[in-house]
Amino acid sequence: MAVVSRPRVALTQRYTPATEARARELFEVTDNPGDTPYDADGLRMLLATHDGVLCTVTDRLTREVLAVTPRRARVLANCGVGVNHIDREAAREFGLIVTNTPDVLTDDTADLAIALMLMTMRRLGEAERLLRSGTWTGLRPTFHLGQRLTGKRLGIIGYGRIGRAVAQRAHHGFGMSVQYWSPRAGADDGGLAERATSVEALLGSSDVVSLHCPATPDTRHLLHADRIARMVPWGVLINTARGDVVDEGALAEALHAGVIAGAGLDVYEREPALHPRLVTAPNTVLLPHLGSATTETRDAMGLKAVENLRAALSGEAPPDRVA
Ligand code: 8YV
Repeated sequence: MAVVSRPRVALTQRYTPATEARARELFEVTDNPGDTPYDADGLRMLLATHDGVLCTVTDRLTREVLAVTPRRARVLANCGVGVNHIDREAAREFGLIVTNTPDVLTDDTADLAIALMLMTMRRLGEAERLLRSGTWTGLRPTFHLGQRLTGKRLGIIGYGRIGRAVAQRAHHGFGMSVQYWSPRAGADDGGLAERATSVEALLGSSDVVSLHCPATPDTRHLLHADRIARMVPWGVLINTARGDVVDEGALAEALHAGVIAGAGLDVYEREPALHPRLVTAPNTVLLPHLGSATTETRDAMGLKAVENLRAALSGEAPPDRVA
């Protein structure tokens, strides 16, 4: 009996046990037991020797990397919804299928945006650090006052799946009024949010601004120094989208100068490096890119990516093709 060889698939990092187990059921798997991201040469080697690659945001799949010859890979299945780390134009040119994992991470990312809003408005990061430092001397009526979140005005930039999920939580959970800005009118949200006339108009009339747009050449440094200065002085900025959407240096200076009241960030321009002025900025809550980091969601993302690989490698249309 002829032995049918299974597709060879490389996993660029450790994925959840459920993800890796499902991948092993379907493919000959090369895993990455050290869990250290591959550099450009490592990624080229994977593309040269595997039919598919299960990758993620830390894998810089540039034109130069994708151009490797000879190239065996036919599909890049990204574990994550954002694909700004993959040169999709080059992938199309080289006949490489690219897929992502939409929907399954919407709730967790929206939850984290709300957590950052609460942490920043109520200054909870600072409060916890203070308590652990052993310097708390007990409640005082004027001690560590923050701002109320309930009832405030939220401005959402980028009104796709995650933006709408944040709007729902903010409105139904915290009685917030919501406006959004997006280049296109958002899909019908049942009248939840009104569309601002411009980014500037939104910035000048929101107590909290939350970013939910993809990183593209058009959104790079969308929030630059002049736009940050349009925010109200008590305003806070939340970013669970991508670091490049904000000019991080300008944001750090605005925080130090008191141009705005705080920032809650989950993503950075040069991850995992942090801008040194952000680390010392007042009322800044910094999280290490945790938007989708729950067991439930990382399992769902991994299984979705594996399903995309399976479909693409068996000649079917993968459900989540983005290039
Ligand atoms: C992480 C994200 O990339 O989906 C995205 O675009 O930024 C996050 O979900 C992903 O979790 C890394 O595996």
